[in-house]
Amino acid sequence: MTTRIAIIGAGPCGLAQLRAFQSAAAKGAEIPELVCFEKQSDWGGMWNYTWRTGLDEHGEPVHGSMYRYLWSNGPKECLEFADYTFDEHFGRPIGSYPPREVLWDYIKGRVEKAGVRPYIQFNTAVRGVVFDEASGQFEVTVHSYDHDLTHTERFDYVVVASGHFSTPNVPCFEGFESFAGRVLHAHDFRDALEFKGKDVLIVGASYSAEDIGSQCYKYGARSITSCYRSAPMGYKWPENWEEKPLLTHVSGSTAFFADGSSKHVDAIVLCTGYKHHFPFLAENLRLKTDNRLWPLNLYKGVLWEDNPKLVYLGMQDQWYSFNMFDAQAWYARDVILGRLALPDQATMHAEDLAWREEELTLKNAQEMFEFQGKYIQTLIDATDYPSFDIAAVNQTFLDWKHDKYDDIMGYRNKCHRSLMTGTLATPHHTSWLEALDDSLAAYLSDSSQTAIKAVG
Ligand code: FAD
Ligand code: NA7
Repeated sequence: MTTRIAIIGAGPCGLAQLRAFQSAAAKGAEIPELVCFEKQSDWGGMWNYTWRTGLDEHGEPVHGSMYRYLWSNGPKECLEFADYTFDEHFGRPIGSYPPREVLWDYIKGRVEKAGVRPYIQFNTAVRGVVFDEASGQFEVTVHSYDHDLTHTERFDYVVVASGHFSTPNVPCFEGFESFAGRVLHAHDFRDALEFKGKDVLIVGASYSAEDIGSQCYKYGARSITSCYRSAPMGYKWPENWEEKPLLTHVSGSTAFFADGSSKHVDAIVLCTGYKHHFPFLAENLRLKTDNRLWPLNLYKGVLWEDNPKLVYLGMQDQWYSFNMFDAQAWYARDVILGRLALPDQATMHAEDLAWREEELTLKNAQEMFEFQGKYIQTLIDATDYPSFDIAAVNQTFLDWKHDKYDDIMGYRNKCHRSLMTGTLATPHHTSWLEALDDSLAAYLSDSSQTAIKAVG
């Protein structure tokens, strides 16, 4: 009987898993039967932009949280695939912080080259996954919207690659029900121009707060007020951006804060993070965690300890992203292919707890990305994923952090060097604050003039 593997999701993680198996096959290995279920009509996960919010065309919750005008919030050199470089894809150096469509193009380039699209069933949502002890197999129930049919198949392994920045964490503040303006979560934010000329309140103090606030600033909001629960972001904000302690309540169109101050606001964007949400998984298979660097109960951050035939990819909070997903996918592949042996459950759990212990000691950003880099190194050492200079990636993260503290609206104009090819990024033809057109055509054109022609 052929071993069968179900992969849930064709975002960067699911695609990493497909590419990992394809690369083994290309080197002559016999690989299992792969079936990837993707509820959207195209691949790329979060990077496949949708204008939709709420429910999608099928009535499924919209997966996408990305917005128009989103540019990479970290240097592309830190997420570069070790087996498919930016140089290979674009054929020339580009900037260090490309817009979403450019990164989507890069993600697609690798899997198009690998020829893995036929493994994916699009418009197909996974509805249920249970493990049958008797057969030692998973029963996976899916609904195909192309055929309007629900059916169940058996698989030997399941890879959960459904992402965890899609189901919003939505707190309620007193007065919201009668607030005079719009209240939305970052998940539903799409076009910053909607807030042009408006006084915008951002709740939260992490990546979404920083970037959605910056988008609103860039596209002409009258003022930005951001408020934090634990600690301020602490950047040197522009004059019309004020950082305050947490919102306590709103009344009419006035927001009140924990320091007793108040302010008129037209709209409130809750940048309050996301939930790990797996409604399709049976209780005994379901990862329960908040957004952190070391979720528990996953051996090597990947294998469900109670049943290592279940694989989770990309469930950690992310400094590293694409190349970490690859390292995880290559590791999972080699366990599935029987190239790597697993210790007993007690040993797996002890190692898991040791990582958590270390995670709890981390005091600052640098220690956090170094921790994640060390984790990735352990995975890479175990497989044939091309090794890369993790210490140098950590240094790039550190430079990026410094650049942000120097100039939060200008850090995206900086150029970093590829740790895969040594190529130095080239400055984009237009500074980030001035570059209002984020299309692939505008970005890859030689100048802002050509850019205007290209989109005009
Ligand atoms: P996703 O990209 O979320 O893909 C998961 C896939 O699973 C989706 O295609 C979804 O449709 C599918 N799926 C989900 N449930 C089901 C189901 N039941 N049945 C079938 N299919 C299903 N990372 C960076 O490195 N740089 C950035 O600049 C950056 N910016 C970001 C900005 C925003 C607003 C957000 C939300 C995230 C950002 N990220 C960024 C992180 C981003 O999530 C990762 O880069 C990456 O997309 C994670 O890949 P993934 O495959 O785990 O999940
Ligand atoms: P994060 O990084 O998980 O951050 C969530 C933020 O929301 C963080 O500042 C939290 O404050 C804050 N939060 C959460 N709950 C509340 C409540 N109830 N009240 C006030 N503030 C709250 O999510 P992001 O969306 O910023 O980033 C996720 C990904 O999307 C990331 O990869 C980006 O690249 C894009 P805390 O610090 O915990 O007090």
